[in-house]
Amino acid sequence: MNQSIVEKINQLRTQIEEHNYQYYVLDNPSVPDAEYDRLMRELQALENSNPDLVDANSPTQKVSGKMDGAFQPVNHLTPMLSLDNVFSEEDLESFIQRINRRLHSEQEIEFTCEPKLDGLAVSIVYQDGVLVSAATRGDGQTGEDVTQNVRTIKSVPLKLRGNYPSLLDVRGEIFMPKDSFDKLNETAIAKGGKTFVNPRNAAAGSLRQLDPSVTAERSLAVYFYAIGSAQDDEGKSELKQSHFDRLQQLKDWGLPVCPEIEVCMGKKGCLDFYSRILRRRDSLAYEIDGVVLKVNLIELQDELGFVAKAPRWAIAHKFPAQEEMTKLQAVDFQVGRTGAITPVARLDPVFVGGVTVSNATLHNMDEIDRLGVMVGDTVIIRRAGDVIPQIVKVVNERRPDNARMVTIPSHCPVCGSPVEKEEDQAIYRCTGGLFCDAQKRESIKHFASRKAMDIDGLGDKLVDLLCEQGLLNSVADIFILNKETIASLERMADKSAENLISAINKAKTTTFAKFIYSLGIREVGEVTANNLANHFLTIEKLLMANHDELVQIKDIGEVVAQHIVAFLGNEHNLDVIDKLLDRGVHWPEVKIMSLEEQPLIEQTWVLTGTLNRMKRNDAKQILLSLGAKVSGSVSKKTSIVVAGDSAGSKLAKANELGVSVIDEDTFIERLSSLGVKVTD
Ligand code: 9MJ
Repeated sequence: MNQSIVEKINQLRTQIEEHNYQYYVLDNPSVPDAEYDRLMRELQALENSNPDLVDANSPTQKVSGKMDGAFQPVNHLTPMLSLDNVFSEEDLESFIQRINRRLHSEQEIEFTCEPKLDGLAVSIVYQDGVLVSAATRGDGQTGEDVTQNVRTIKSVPLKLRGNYPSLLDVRGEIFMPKDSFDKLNETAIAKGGKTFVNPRNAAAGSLRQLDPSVTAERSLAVYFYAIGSAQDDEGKSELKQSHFDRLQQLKDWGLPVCPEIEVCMGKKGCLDFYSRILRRRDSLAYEIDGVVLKVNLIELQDELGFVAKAPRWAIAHKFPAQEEMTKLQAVDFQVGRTGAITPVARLDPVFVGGVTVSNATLHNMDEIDRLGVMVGDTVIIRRAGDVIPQIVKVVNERRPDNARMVTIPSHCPVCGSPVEKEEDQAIYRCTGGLFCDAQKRESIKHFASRKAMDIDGLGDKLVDLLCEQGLLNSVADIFILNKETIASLERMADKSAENLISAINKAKTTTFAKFIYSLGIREVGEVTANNLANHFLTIEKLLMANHDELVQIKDIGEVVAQHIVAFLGNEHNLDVIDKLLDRGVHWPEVKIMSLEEQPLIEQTWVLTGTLNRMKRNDAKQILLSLGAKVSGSVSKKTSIVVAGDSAGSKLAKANELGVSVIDEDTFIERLSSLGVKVTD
């Protein structure tokens, strides 16, 4: 045997195990992924060419062997505990009082507070530091042998490090991080496969795969939170006397522990922890459904003991559920700005994710097919974080005999125009255009919105009200509203009416790009609107645009060009544009020049700080029209930096690089010398 190859293999294994420890336990990656991958490849290659040196616990051997049939039962060395739950502050208080009574003590108790991971409990046994078995909880006495699958989980070490006990049964939670869950479902949808309802089910499904290589691809993770039993023949690793210190011991042995765990004092400490973690629930990388509070001192835990299968010294303080069952009463169809018809589920109101929910989106007809949902069905709805409530599953066993299929209406529910299906897409559209009240309303809301004309105070509800009263028939009507009419509306005080009128007047001054975006042409978002504005420079030129010219413009393809031509070919739209201009909508005039005439061609300008005499975007449009490029960062290639008030790092960088800097007044003088007048 070549001794140097043995040494090299051992060295690589040790290095990789150390990197795993740094990454999964200390959460502090020590090398870039590429370097880690290189080490793994090198080890794999050496093992491939020296098969007799392969070791079952080498980092290359995470996926090994196949299950032959069912998962075998395993008796746990000591029972796996379950936890009692509390849902309120009062119940938490009773729990703590019970502990005080049992301990005959009034003293405040110290708790280890842990996020309650929403996954699957496992028990993993290490003998002489080597992973020998992994089992699910089962009924607490007997679980299922999932060793081959658990071995594939990257954060589960095959070997322990440091002074571990000779026999260790360690308990933890296997879970699927939220981003892995989203990716898994996205892939399933793309392939037309079945999706998982939540990360917990996805983790369970992944752990119960007969082929461990499938589990290996599912990105499961683990955090450990308890020692089931530990035997230490050599007396090297006496267990610590508090739960929190024992968790630190687990980390020392190479086992990952949730980094959010804290020691807190008494009821107040526990409640503060609960609130802190609840606030951060959505931003954590994994799903949790509450916090687990454990009496910290082991001596007190022993004194308290157990009732049935649950310890008296621990409790789960649960968060409001994010999933509930309810009944689908009806499916309504909503019409959006561009006519797209979206099915909306009307539900029996249900308290979920901390709010009462009575509507959920169904996205489109394909989603209805995928779920196989019918009116009258009992459904599982889910509301996680700020996400719109979703129907994730139909409870098929509860389908009533009179359940009804969901069908798309043949005519628009708002205006009665025919509904058409878009080729190759799941989207149905109302063909009524701005004749359709729904499309009209939505287009007015879009026009007034922040990124469009930015009319402060003209929100969705007010637009609905004004439309209902017949005061707005097109976006152009916004500019003939007067204070008296607005003030006569319900819940509109004189002052609010006055503010709205002044916001409308202010919004009359805009930029060409924003004006184009505001029109709500299909598929013309902010970027395309900007490209159009820079290309055409004037509304007159834009109105004359034809398909061939449009497709020459950056990022404008066949479909977008068709939408633009169709929009500008519509008499009603042209009439609205005319009225908008007649009623005072305008933007700074830009002098038109041919390419040869553009005086700033080849120059790159940077605008920074606050400009007082003009809007930053107007300045940008003017520079673009003069042929300059406008960049967001300063480099050696920058020609000129315009520094407004409170300019910061970009100004400093310009000075450092010796790039010329001018202030706003000088900038406006320069523009004027180039024939562009800026009026304050
Ligand atoms: C979870 N699910 O995160 C326990 N758990 O302790 C934590 N579960 C537990 N602890 C004893 N953090 C039994 C279960």
